[in-house]
Amino acid sequence: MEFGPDIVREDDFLTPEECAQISQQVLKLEPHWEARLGPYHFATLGCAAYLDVDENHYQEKSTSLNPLLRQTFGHVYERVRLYFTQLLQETAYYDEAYSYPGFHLFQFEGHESASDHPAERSHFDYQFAKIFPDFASTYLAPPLTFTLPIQEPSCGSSLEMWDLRPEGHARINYEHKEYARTHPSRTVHYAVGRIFTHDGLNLHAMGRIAPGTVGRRITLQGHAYKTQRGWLLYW
Ligand SMILES: O=C(O)CCC(=O)C(=O)O
Repeated sequence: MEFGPDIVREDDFLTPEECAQISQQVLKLEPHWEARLGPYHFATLGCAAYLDVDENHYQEKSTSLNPLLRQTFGHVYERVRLYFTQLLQETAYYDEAYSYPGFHLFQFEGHESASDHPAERSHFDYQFAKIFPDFASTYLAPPLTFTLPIQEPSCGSSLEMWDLRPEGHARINYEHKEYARTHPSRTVHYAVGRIFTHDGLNLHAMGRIAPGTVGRRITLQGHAYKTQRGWLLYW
């Protein structure tokens, strides 16, 4: 399976019942959530390279959270592993030195305003470069990002994607938010229980939150990075 500009692969993955059960498990683990900077009561369950690596906490947090995540969501991780093994036609695996995929958590309370602009949170998934600092010499394939919606708020959930790649990013002096504000985007509509994978190298963002939205948005998030051994799954 090739990934590249603008390609989002999507497949059915979990049933609504399985998603409801995972939501319950995530809610039970609230004492382990970590509040993060950002609107909508943003929190994570798990250690995320893009949030934790600069603080030098990645290793320590992964080591402390992986056993809990594995114990609770081991069946989901195994399904994810088998899915990517089949999709990529090579073994996918976890490594305890890296964080297991984790959860993005948002809570909307009905006072979301028309001022929600995905452009303001647009980004590229460059974090693989921090997790694998020798990537330039060991690079085998583009990295991958996946999102598996587990629970949606009242407005549904989506991914916003712009036609801008890293080459263009340099050309616009890394002013990607201005680019996102002034250029059209496309919306990839999510569905609970479906898995969405792309290379993270198109400018993208969590999709728009409509005014008046209520409820939780819970997604399982992770990445795949190709190594000599296969595809390493991590977050
Ligand atoms: O939550 C989403 O829909 C997208 C998440 C995202 O942009 C990311 O993890 O890089």
